[in-house]
Amino acid sequence: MIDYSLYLVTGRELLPQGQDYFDSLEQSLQGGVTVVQIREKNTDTSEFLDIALRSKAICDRHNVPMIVNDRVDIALAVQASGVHVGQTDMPVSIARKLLPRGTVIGVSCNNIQELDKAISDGVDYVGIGAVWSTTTKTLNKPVVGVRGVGELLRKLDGTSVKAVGIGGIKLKNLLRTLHGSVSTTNRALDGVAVVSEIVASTRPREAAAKLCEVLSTFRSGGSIIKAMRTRSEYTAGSVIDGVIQIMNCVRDHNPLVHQITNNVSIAQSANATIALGASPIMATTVQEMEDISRINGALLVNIGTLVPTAYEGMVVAGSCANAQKKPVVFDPVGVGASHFRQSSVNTLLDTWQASVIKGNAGELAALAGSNEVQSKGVDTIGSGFKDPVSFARNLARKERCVVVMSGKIDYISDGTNVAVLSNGHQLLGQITGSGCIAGSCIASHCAGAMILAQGEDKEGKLVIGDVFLGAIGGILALTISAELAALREDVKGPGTFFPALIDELFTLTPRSIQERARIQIQ
Ligand code: 3NM
Ligand code: MG
Repeated sequence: MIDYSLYLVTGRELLPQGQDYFDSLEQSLQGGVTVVQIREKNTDTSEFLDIALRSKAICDRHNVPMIVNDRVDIALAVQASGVHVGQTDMPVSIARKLLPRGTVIGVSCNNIQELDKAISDGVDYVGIGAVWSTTTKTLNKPVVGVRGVGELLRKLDGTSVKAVGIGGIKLKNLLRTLHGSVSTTNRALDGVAVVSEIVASTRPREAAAKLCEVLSTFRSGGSIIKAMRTRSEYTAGSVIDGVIQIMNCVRDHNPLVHQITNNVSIAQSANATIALGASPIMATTVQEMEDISRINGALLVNIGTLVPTAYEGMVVAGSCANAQKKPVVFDPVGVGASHFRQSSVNTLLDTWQASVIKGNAGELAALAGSNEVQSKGVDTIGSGFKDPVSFARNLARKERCVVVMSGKIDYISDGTNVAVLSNGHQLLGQITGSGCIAGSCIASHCAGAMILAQGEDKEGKLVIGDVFLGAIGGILALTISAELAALREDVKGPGTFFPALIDELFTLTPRSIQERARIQIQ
């Protein structure tokens, strides 16, 4: 049985100046590589054979299996453990006939058709890629993306076919790659294949060892629950206690909340953020994203008015926030309204890991590719899903984050628990930007949750802080403040409601939350 965990594909042309190929291979194995593929693209047969033989001897000493790329004859000659074939190489059925029994055959797959074919051909493993873009190989097919890999993995249910991801996998995106590349049925990758991250390193032993460390962290606690640091058990009471703690923490610490939002609701969002005790920074320029990610408490990305400069900022800001393990709240406003929004949302979610995705039923249906709920512009048509609890839970599992489905009733799920909240007031629907304000409230509370979790172990976490509680707290703060605002005698309609809402957010007390929260955990 091959351990596919850390699959090294060789690439002599990427070796740093002065680095010997065999020495690099030896070091990579010392660092913990679990399987090696010898890949030679422009090498004469006799030289290839020589390299394969000498590589095999090194792998043998480490008891690590060696696979040969493409060349069944070379694999036979050196008694390799396996052969890896591309889509245009030797067909699997013929390779199978030529090779001794027990020789492993792997195939590169980029899409569902190729995967189906590989499974029916009886391959032992598939290399799914490219997961990220890469310059190591010229790609002539689209990048799959971590979410795409997750979807493909579902096809492997009920088979014994193993899977590795390949293409652009680096130490810095490994945890995200592993965490994101999981099917809704919880099928994860068996390993990752890398070329440049190890081969191009001047210290291949350390490079491999670091990758191994992340792999084992993921395996020891890589569930969606642990990676997002939400507990598996919540009660309505414990949630309210947690929310109040977060709310107080926001007021005590005044965290910076970076918001790239739309130009319709930018002022409302900033005002709501201040009222909650946080501090908004509405920066959109690419050049300042990295600096801001170091000092901010959370990032909100809202695509309401998706102009090119803001979009570029979103791509970079989310990646920087991920690198700093800061919460990322994503509001895919009106994602169903145009193909442009749909493809932009896909790119963003393939680039970074959201911690919370918030939308109304129509938006989340569009995001999930469901046609159960239609939308018009940014609004939902009709009442929503037949089974909103399951929908929210499944989408959270698919997107590997907390999902907030807003509406008359709000459903919030971390992929296991679903909090059903029924606070709010109809006047919220009669001002512009209440959904965007909800995003700001969630981001502010996620920033508070992150501060509360400071000092805790960051190992293996995609984000610091309980973003499930952050999401619930943000929604409760807004909806309860809305109820209180609507009760005021001076509020006569939407015009007077908005300033009253800001006042109520500003003066919201733990007691109001305790008394008014209508929450159920399912
Ligand atoms: N196959 P790096 S991508 C050999 O998509 C290979 O099938 C790919 O190199 C595929 O880890 C790739 O340096 C190169 O990005 C991967
Ligand atoms: Mg090939």
